[in-house]
Amino acid sequence: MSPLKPAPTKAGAALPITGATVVVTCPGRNFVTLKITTADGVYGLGDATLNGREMAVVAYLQDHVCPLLIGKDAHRIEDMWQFLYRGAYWRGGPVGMTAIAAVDVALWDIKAKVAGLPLYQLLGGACREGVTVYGHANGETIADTIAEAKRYQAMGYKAVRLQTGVPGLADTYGVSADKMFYEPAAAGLPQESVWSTNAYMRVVPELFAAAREELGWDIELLHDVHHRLTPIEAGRLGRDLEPFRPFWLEDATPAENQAAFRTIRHHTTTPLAVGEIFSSIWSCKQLIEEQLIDYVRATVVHAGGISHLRKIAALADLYQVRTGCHGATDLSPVSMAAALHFGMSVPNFGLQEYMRHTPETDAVFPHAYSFDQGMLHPGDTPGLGVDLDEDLAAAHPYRRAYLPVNRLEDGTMFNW
Ligand code: GCO
Ligand code: MG
Repeated sequence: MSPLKPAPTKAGAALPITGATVVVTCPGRNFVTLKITTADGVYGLGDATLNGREMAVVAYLQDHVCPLLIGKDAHRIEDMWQFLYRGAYWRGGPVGMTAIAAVDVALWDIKAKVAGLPLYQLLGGACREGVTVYGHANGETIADTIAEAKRYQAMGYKAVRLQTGVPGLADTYGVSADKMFYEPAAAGLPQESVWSTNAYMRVVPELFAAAREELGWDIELLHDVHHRLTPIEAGRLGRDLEPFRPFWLEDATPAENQAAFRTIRHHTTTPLAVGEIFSSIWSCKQLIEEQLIDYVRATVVHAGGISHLRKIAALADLYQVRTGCHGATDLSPVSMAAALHFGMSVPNFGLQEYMRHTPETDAVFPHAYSFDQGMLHPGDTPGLGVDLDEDLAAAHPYRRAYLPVNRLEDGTMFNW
């Protein structure tokens, strides 16, 4: 362990970066971690995992970013962000922004360790007792899905995402054999799925009707469309779900065209969430300013780190849009911890996704955060409160894996 609080030399003195290394590990799925070390021996961690395209970020960091870090002052987080963003000339994009995020989070980790404080204290302190999370209930049938949701209720969850198999389709997004530790990327070439909007549009309202019958009204219910509908179809699904009061409908339509959400908004009062694949504030500026969404799902690791995500949250707060950060298992425990410190400290926190990591992953990334009664708390360890066991990480080497792809019944390539 590095010393948490070195004797300060002089207030405002520089803390030179002496090392920056990238660790790739696959304790069941691939994770990329940046470790930045300083002259005082304090180190920080940043997640750099881009599911299915991991090695592109590894190369971006190793070939283009790490050499720039050595000798720089670890305390100058915003200046470093601007240097990496503006200094690349090529702005934005998932690979570059994930790499910048890793540097940003590692530097925040270092600053908080040096201060001897859990990171949320440096971000303005706690705005709440903990970060309310939602879990993933899924099953092949409606009955299976509701049985899973009951398990989550029994564990104390206050919010659950419901995904069910679509009759007639061989497999459906969000439905997995391994309930607690779902990971869609698989080794080998991408698995191909077949999609029918017609069949899907019928089963989801049935699922929600049955869920309200059996689970009652005290639990928040969510659903992820995973980019599968057109705006007018999404408007219809949102309207069909209104009687069951979903907490949100996620990724109802692809969001490259932000204005497309006007159509959905026009037809339904079901709250809308979007943004797990957004790389920056520019992906959601119009969505927020026109109040076309209710929850922005941009996350620390893919949207430029804590520094940039705080700017997105600040813009969203002006328009009563709340946060709903992505928290699937392809975000490592380093990202989960960063999301929790962020979620503790922003005024407009909404809800945090929480898919549990496997025991193998938790062993590689020992962490201070913990779950209790539907909330996660980041813990009070200085910094992010996450470590990396490098020996254990080395015992789980990288394995190439791809997310599935999706085609319509006539073979047309579609959105997964
Ligand atoms: C979610 C997401 C995930 C993604 C996965 C892709 O809402 O959690 O949609 O299930 O599919 O993160 O890497
Ligand atoms: Mg999603």
